[in-house]
Amino acid sequence: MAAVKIDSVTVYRQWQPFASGTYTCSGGRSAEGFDSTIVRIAADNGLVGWGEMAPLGSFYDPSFVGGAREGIRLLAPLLIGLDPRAPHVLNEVMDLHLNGHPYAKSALDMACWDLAARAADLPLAEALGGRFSTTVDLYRSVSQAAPEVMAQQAAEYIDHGYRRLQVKVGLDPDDDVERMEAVLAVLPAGTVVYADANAAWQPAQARRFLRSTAHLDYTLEQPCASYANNLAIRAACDRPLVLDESIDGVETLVRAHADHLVDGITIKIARVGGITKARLIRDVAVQLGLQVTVEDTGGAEIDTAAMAHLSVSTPNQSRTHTVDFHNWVTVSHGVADLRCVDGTMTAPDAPGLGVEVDITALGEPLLVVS
Ligand code: 0XW
Ligand code: MG
Repeated sequence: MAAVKIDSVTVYRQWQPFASGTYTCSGGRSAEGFDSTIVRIAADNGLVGWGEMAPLGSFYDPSFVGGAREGIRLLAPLLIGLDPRAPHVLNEVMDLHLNGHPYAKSALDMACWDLAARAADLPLAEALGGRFSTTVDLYRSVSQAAPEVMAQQAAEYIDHGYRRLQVKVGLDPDDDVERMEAVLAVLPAGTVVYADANAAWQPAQARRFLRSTAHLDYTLEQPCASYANNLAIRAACDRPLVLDESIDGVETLVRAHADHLVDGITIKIARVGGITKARLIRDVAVQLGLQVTVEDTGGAEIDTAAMAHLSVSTPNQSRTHTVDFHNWVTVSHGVADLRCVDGTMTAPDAPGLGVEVDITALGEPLLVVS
């Protein structure tokens, strides 16, 4: 097989303001948009691959823009000369030279998968093992606010075609019950609802919320921060429970399954370090019989395409939903067939991620390594 070598890594920044204004989750944590880092990897066969990583501020999980960009600055020179079609080899190198900081590796890994799939002339979903459907269901997060404001926001999302909503809770549990009741009151029958506390409750607060919402139909997402506290409330939770922030690798997944803690998991591509590791965790979760959401912390077309390909290559009965981040933000950086119709999104059919990146949207590079 003819050798292919990475000959340059170029890093860009794009500020992506939110179309719906300030995004607020528990504890008054908020963001106005995604500060996205985009990488372009070019190889000596003339092919190019793109990757993207955008944290939700610096408060959502242990990732932040400065860490991502410094990590890429450290790692990019180590990738020059390696074969972009060998993601496992590349990940070994990245893990050897940078201990931890998976979010800093995510865009580099994603760009290599884009390039490798293009080299094979396959859309990423096919390169990942095959597509179970052409579209994936979408959900929309209802940002934290007064109950009536959240109900209005939820009604607007339903008008836009979303059929699955994630209600942000995690403040005072009694107020959160009012939030849930207000939102659920305006939803058409059949709307799927998640209550996401974003790791903010203590166990007693989670139990109080569960007691007072026994009459409501929803899935509970990441009630408490620590593994132990989530485990402590499991017996009080007679509805599906999914973990998001806690799921940082295969080890936690296997442990949570063995402890009967989770009915499903949410995999954030950046949190786990990119597509290579997201796919591994996804495949193990499917084998364990869990519900799987593959999504990310933020981004636009490049990141959304990665979420779409990972989602449609997840078996239908195991897959929940993902997010259309390119519709969350007011800017774009490329053209991709990520059509959203009736609360579903298409995964591109073109080779690689299937995104035709518009380099003029990205401005001057932050860094070029060659
Ligand atoms: C709703 N999200 C996918 C967007 C932000 O990155 C946080 C995340 C969540 O599950 O809270
Ligand atoms: Mg979540």
